[in-house]
Amino acid sequence: MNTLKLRDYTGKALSECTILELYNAALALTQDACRNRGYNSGKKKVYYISAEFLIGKLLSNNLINLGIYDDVKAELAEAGKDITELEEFEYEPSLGNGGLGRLAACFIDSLATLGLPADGVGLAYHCGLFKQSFEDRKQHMRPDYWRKWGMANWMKRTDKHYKVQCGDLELLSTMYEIDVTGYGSKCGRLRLFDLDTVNEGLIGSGIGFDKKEIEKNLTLFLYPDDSDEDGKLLRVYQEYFMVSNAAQLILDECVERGSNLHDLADYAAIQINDTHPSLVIPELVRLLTEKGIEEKEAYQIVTDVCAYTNHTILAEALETWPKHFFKAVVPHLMPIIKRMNDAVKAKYEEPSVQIIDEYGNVHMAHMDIHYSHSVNGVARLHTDILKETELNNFYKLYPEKFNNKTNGITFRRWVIECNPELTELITEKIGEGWKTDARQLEQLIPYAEDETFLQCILNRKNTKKHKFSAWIEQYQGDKVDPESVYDVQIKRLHEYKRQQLNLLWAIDRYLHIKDGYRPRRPVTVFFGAKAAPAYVIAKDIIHAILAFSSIVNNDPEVSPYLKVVMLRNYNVSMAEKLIPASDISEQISLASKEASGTGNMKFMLNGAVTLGTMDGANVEIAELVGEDNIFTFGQSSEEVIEHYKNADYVAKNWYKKDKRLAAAVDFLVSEEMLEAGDRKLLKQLYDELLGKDWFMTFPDFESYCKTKDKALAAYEDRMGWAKKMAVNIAKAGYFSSDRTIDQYNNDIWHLEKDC
Ligand code: F58
Repeated sequence: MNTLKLRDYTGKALSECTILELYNAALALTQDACRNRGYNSGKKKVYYISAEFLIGKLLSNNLINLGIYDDVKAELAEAGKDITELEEFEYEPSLGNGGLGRLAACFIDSLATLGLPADGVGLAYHCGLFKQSFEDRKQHMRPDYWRKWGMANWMKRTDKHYKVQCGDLELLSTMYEIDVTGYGSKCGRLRLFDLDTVNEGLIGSGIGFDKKEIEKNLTLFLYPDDSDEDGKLLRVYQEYFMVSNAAQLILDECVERGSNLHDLADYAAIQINDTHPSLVIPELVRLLTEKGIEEKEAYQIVTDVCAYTNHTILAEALETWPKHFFKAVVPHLMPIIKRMNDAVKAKYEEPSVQIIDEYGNVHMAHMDIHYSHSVNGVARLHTDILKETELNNFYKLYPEKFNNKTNGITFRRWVIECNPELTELITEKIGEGWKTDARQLEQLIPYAEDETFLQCILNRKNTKKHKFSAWIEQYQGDKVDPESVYDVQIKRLHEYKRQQLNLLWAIDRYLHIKDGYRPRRPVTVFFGAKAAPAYVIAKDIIHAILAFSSIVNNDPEVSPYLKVVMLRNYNVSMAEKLIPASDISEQISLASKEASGTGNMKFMLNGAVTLGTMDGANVEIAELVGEDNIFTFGQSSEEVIEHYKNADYVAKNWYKKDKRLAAAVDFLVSEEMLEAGDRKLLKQLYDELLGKDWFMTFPDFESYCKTKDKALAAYEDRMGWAKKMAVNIAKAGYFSSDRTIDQYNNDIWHLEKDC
């Protein structure tokens, strides 16, 4: 029973409160409700260390998880206030770049929900991922200072402080906590570390700042632009600061729970989320030996405690740091890393598995693999590629360490919260059980033959499309026809994700329409993406999309049939609005390159149909829904891997033999485009595609166009399409992060549930 009332937190009638007062009252109420529930506890606890937790807005999610959303909504309504006003007022903490950070956020939700004692451990950045705007059709970046309008109140300052020594620099941390509510369960915590000396005054209007003054800027920005030497160094400071705090916290807590440190693995499981927290390994060795444990034994303890998750096979994304960086930031760890490397060398001569290579670079993933007991990929195909190709030399040494944990998403945020219309429809048919046991969604399968149900699905999708259309017009002035097909690609901008392929399709369609082709139904192509500040080609792709969209959207001959919308400042909150309104989910990465993808899962859960390559988790989606309910195209991962191995791909050859492709590519530097955009940037992109096209868009162009046409034609059979939607929703249960976390627990952590 919820006895907490908003009114008790305001000191005056709700009708007289400002929005900020109401927001703060709701926030305080949430925190009390959480305290009343209590926190999951037990002998052994998992510490999920991550440089990113892309948590998104917190209020509604917390109210839903605590089961008091309707009460608060009703109380507000009685006072003439609308809860959506509070939801819109809330400022999103964007403490992550993309999938990796969002996964960590889904995981802490599931950990709490499943009753597992767990902390997320990371950094309390003052600014999240930059705020994106478009000026002159180019990406502009401003700092995203998120701790405003009551948002900072989510973070409770604690009296925990740790000393962190970086060379001559002694830093003193402060730990903050954010409650993580589970759905109908006890709570968990996100523990974020900060430095009191950080100076927000250093934040100007741009995202540049003096990276040398570590005490003043250590936690100012999430992953600052590291294209220069100082930026890279700052990143190492951040990583070490994060893990030194984590290691000290873990040891303190485990001793408090009764550990004698020799038995640390009975008290703690540490999940290393990509290589950013990898220094926790030598840091723990250092702390354990300081407390009297022999270094050899410390290696074993750490190996038993730590587990590593890999999120990419892209070589450039696998962190390696030159030795001199570590000598500057963590000189006291260098001898330990060196001895750990010597221990590896003594056993294995193979150069590719050493922690420190012949040039003195430290390979973080290598350290993780040697000194963790588990190494996992994030989708079946990805794990297979790690085993067979990228990390094959390690797999041969430690086959028992390798395992797969296909990613998942929390259904609380990604359907219950963001799509109450669909949630209601599902619940009407199959009851409430699916909300905690997602596999029950399969009970919807018989309804895929039920025309009344299918019509309901279409109607609810339509409602969402209308809502999004109204919202986007108000947000950025784009007029979108809700009757058009919503074809959506929202994710970080990266060449391997191939937004450029989608753009080439749109150009191709534009050229056809100019030639007199009149499609039966309009298509709106939505892009939402931020490009890393130093990633030139990614920014060029954004520029090309913006220039092209201005041509298409302003051409009265074309715009009734085709629109291109580049969403400004794409973030979690926007995804929550757009995914429920989407028809086609674009998952078109070059096969073998997308480790998993998690957007693909959110779309299917909301009844969008995937148009994708056989990459990442798309492979598992295809297997679950069957070939009638997904549109796949393109080279297979085996073919792609073979091409890379043989270095035999020549973009120009494809350009020469495919006229349709050539016309689309040439259009990038056509008169129209050069008038709408910047010659240098467009030419740069054109040259990159023709001269290199490293992620092989050209060979997949034809099959992409054909398959997309097939999908658009299938869309016209409304009942047939609704059936595909129903099957996708019904089969989405496997992709609940509750399932993923259960598997991590059963195979890696072995915690007891507190429920
Ligand atoms: C993503 N990685 C993978 N990295 O690309 C995606 O396939 C997978 O689904 C997801 O992890 C979760 O496993 C990812 O998002 C980053 O954002 C990097 C963080 C550090 C800076 C460079 C990007």
